[in-house]
Amino acid sequence: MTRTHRIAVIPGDGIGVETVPEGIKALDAVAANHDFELEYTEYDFASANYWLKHGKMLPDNWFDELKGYDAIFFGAVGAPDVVPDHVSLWGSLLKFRRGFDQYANVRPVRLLPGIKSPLAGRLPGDIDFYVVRENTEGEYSSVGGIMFPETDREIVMQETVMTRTGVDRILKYAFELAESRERKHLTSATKSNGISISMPYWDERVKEMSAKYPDISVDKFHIDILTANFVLHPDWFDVVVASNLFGDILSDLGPACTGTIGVAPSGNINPERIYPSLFEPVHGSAPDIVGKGIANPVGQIWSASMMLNHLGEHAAGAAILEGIERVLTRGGDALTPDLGGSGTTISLGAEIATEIS
Ligand code: GGG
Repeated sequence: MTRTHRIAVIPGDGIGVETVPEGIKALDAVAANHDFELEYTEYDFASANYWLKHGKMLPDNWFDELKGYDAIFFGAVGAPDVVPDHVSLWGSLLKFRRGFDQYANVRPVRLLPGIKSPLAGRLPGDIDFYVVRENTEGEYSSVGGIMFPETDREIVMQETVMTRTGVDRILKYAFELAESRERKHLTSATKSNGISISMPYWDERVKEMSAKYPDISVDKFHIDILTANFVLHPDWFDVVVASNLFGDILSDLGPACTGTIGVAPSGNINPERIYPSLFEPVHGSAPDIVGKGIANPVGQIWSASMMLNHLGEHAAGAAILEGIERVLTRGGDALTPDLGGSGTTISLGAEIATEIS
């Protein structure tokens, strides 16, 4: 019997509206060759347009509406001319991550064939690691406040929140990912010399967790030198585990070292599978290129591949990634301008879909 996966599709804002259809094209192309069907339901919320109509980013029943899907396929959020960025992000994506306990934000960083890294002399095998970002607490806590606003006594405070449950579960996820990989190496991003309470706690939890995984080699770097080492020695890394803010920064920097952030995918994973996981490109809504038709669809399409892997459709997930790699290796004008070509979002998406059909 054919398997059916029910997918909630949320294009969101900006180039998300342009890249999501290319992800769907790839999904449809690959599903046709494998024994499953995808049933999509598209939503217009989590967007500036929805905000303009309703004065909020999501309907009140968003949780009940989305909780029954097998996965959520998301584009991007952010339209700073319409809604302040912190309002749009906290009103949509961060609600999904927290509400659906998608505590593991998994972001592969891989130099794909056919793409030139801005780091001199780097070849595809040299950059191949994962950033595992804590996705529900940490520096993105929203705990804090303003006292004496708009006076010269104004005081602004925002707390970092680390719970033992929250830290241990992301570390466990990262150690298990490292265990599944050949190199079995884990790097912890810290800043325990400067951030003197929460980060030493993070370090302690890493140390305690590492005792349970004796076959994993572990090191740690303060975030400042870690960013430098991403650029200088990307080959050092296998699985990098980081708090919410540090992971957010590292997972933009990593893909930038692989040529363009436009190719980077991510999964916001609820490992217990109680709730749907959400798959989205790492890039945001990119207001500077909206409507030009030049957004790179690869991050969205690779996110579709991650989604299929999560749904157990491993052969189809691999077929999408192999299709991406073949098209990038051929290179030429089909590629979008960030990759040196003169192609469009639609033409590159179509080329990949044809490749995997
Ligand atoms: N597709 C990812 C996206 O829309 N990102 C917008 C953004 O600002 N994200 C911040 C975050 O991932 O925490």
